[in-house]
Amino acid sequence: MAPLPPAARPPRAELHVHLEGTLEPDLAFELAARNGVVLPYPDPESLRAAYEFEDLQSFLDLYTAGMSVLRTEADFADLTRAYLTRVARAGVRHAEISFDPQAHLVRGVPLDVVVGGIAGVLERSETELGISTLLIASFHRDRDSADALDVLERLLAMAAPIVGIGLDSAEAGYPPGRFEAVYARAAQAGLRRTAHAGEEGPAANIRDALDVLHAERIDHGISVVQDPDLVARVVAQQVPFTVCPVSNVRLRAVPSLAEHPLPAMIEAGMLVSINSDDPPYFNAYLDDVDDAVTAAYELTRDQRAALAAASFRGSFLAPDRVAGRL
Ligand code: ES4
Ligand code: ZN
Repeated sequence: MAPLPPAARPPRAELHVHLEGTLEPDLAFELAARNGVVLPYPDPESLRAAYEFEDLQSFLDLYTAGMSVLRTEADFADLTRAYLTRVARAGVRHAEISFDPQAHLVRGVPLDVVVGGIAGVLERSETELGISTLLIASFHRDRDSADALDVLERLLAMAAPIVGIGLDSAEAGYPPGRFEAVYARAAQAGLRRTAHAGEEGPAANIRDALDVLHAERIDHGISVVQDPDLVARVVAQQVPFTVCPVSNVRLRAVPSLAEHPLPAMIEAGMLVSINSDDPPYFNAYLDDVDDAVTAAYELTRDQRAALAAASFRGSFLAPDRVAGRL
């Protein structure tokens, strides 16, 4: 099936994208030059050529190394603007963008630099690009929960404009239960709660994210299909799952789109949205992902429209704002 032209793309939301994972090799080199950072590649093409991954960890190593060029408010602002400008063409009208505060704090980049740079662009995105935005602070699963709690308190103290929190990074060996206190504090502070779970890990991690963290939304969650009782429950509760099929193939969580559980999740009646995760790393922004999924599963126009509607329904927008977008 031919890719849809931009005008024919239904308006939709992107709910699962890591801001640091939107760093294009060209911008990485521009920022490196600006900040006097030396990248271990001679040029953007060589860096892009390195984007071949064996698993989640091999990606995280490169993703973390790439962040070394992000130092000033202007860097974070340029990164945010570049992503939003690109996805405006993909039909994205609402974006919920995650960032990794701990990844910058450990490099000595202060929280106000990170948050200030991102928020300055987000607050103008609706008027300037026609994209409403919400910001999610994501904590690292493979770090101490005490560190996450400390960073959360600092975000709250500075009244950072975040809608909620997430949990990301390595999954194997890091079950979500350890973050119970962080999620309880976020709930108490009125923040929304999502969590990566069941990306490389078992369905039990999804269950724990729901039962222990009381997560309202699950990022990835593809291992849910291993547990029919859990599928029935998330269908009944219409828990939103933000699935990133191209990411899963590129990180070899599944062998191919043809073998991806996405069609089974949709068929079961789950509230599923399709997302990009880290677009340049996986060579696919949201329009590319939509086109790949449409071709792989021969989706009809009606099925595409239903998925676009589900992307708004799974968002952290207030219900009255969702109704106006469907
Ligand atoms: C991520 Cl694909 C993926 N999984 C877990 N954590 C992440 N952070 C950025 N991309
Ligand atoms: Zn992710």
